[in-house]
Amino acid sequence: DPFSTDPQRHPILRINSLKPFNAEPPPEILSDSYITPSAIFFKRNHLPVPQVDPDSYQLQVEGLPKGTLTLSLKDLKTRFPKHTITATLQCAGNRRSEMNKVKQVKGLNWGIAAISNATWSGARLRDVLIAAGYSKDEAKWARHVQFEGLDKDVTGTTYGASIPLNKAVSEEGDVLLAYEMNGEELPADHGFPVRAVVPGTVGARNVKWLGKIVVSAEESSSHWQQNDYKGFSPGTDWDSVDFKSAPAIQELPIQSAITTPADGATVDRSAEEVTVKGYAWSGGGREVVRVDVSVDGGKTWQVAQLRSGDKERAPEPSPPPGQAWAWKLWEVTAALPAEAEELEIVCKAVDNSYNMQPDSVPPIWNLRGVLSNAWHRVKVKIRE
Ligand code: MTE
Ligand code: MO
Repeated sequence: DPFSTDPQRHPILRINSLKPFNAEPPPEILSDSYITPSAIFFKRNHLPVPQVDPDSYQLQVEGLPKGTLTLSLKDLKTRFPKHTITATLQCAGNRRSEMNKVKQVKGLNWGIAAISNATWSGARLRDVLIAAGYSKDEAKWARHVQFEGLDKDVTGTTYGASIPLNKAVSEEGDVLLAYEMNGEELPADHGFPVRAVVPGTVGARNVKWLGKIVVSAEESSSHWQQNDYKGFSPGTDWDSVDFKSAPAIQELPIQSAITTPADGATVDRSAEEVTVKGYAWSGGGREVVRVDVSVDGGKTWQVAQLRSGDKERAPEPSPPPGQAWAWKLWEVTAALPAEAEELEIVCKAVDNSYNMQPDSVPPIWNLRGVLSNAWHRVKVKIRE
């Protein structure tokens, strides 16, 4: 069993698939902490977790005129400044189950918690590429940076993905070769000893157990770059789909969801009000500027209070424009409408480009169930 050496996991996680291991935390716990504890951070593995010996670990950097640069873990930690960011990772398939309810899609049936927020520390990819000989003039042909994981399937094929070169080398891109998560070495499930953290970019490009980096004219040829993680029209089916016709997902669209109350929960009429909590995030470093919440299915709206930090910690300073990598948690208290027997609670977020979420799933439905970001709706019963 290639999965027999997988690490232990926290029993509270809701398992989507055991081998490979895919799991998300209960939503109400997710919004308890601004920084998601690593043990309950969602886990998305396509393959068995590889056993990597940190002492013999080597990272290859290829494709530049100077030839291959090989770095040990110690080199990464000592030859480059350590940079720390707070960044949210979201799987392209987060909230896929809502698409499944409209019409069946192919993929893990994620709820609303295939998203988490952590602090990440490591060397900047930009610094490592410059050390390997990258310069704008010497790499005019280069367009992409490919990442190869050390996790393999039975045929020896490794996980791989790529990102645009501009994102990789920009000073504001903050792409890390991370060796720490939440102030500790990376846990096995999250890419020990080194992973790419590409803030603002879909989870799939944040390659774990990183073995190789290739600067190239082409995108990664991996299945996950070419034939997966792409968006299509609701009218495209498995007979007509042409994966070459759509770009690989990189930045993700605006997203928000209600973590509490849960769908199907009950509130007492005597409480007179209900407190609604959730998260909101946008891709590409765009900052969430507002979350609107309705308890009557979208007829009337209230503005939620946003926060970037835990109550017991100082809030994180507001990021420079274009570098809002982390989510915001939000909360609002609404009066229970008189006479209603049931509430339909709805949330929708707005980012600083005034991107907003679509109001329903059917117009954004796609056969892989990715990019599921419609207004989130939960129904709650009122007990008299
Ligand atoms: N990297 C490797 N090497 N193997 C993988 O299976 N899964 C990707 C990405 N990086 C994956 C990977 C996907 S699809 C996502 S959403 C994120 O890792 C999940 O990161 P996490 O498990 O740390 O939450
Ligand atoms: Mo993912």
